[in-house]
Amino acid sequence: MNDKISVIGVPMDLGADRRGVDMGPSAIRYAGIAKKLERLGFDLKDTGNINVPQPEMYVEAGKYKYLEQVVKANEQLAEAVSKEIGDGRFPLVLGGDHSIAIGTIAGVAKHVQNLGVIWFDAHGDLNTGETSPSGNIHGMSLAACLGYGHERLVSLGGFFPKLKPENIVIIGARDLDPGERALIKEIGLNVYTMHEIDKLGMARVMEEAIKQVSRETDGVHLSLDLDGLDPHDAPGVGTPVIGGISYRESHLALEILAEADVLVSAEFVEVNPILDRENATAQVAVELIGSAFGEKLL
Ligand code: HAR
Ligand code: MN
Ligand code: MN
Ligand code: MN
Repeated sequence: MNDKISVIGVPMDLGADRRGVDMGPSAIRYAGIAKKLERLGFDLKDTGNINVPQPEMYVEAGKYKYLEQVVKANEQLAEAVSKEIGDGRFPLVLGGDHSIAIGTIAGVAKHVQNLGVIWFDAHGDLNTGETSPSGNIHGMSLAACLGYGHERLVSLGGFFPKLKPENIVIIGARDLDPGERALIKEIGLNVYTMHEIDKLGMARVMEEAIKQVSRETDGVHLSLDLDGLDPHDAPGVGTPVIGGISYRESHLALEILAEADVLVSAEFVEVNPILDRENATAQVAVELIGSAFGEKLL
């Protein structure tokens, strides 16, 4: 694994309904991400935050809320991610709501022809403006990377699609909208819902998932939405869904992923300090980042 990591903060909350995820990058830094990664021996650089405007500055409307502002911030993010990879560094993006995956993946896919993605989430983020129940772009980011949705989102960074369905695995899904289910079936997306995790166990799920995303790819991106975890373990998220992945299962998943040594980039999103309990969710994010970067219990 690349031993040079660049942290990029994205204080984005324009893609979600509830304010507060814009403070996620600060909360994760405060919880000790730098110390964690330096102790593991990484050469760490914090590039600061992308500029994201305040939602109060605008009137939102339509099927794609804050579209213009979300696009602009994601364009900056794509450039920042691309620059760090160009400099030979591993981009570690801190959200922010999950709409930032559009920018992160645009930046990574510029360098990695066939990109695999592990999408950890209670949700599918596979809506378009037509199917979305909310108009929130954080529920549309994976669809946009696959080429579905608003043209500005789909072609962000100047090319599309960024991903092929067979190179993606969703893990932890338990709240999918009707349009998302239809798209999953239509394009044959690999989804391990909580049902498969309960039945097969996380170790087997991860082994299968890693095989799938690295089969015909040149690198794998981890997009981890903290709401994939059970709200007992990660209460500070905007859209909690009960019955999620446990603290231990999530660590096991990332430990197995670290052993596979396939990651080229990662993002940790949807930490909402306003809804959190004494920064517990940001703390979990830092611990999970440790596991993803090879930290072991012994
Ligand atoms: N599916 C719902 C929507 O599109 C909820 C999206 C939930 N938010 C997230 N994404 N945190 O993973 O509005
Ligand atoms: Mn903000
Ligand atoms: Mn998400
Ligand atoms: Mn989610």
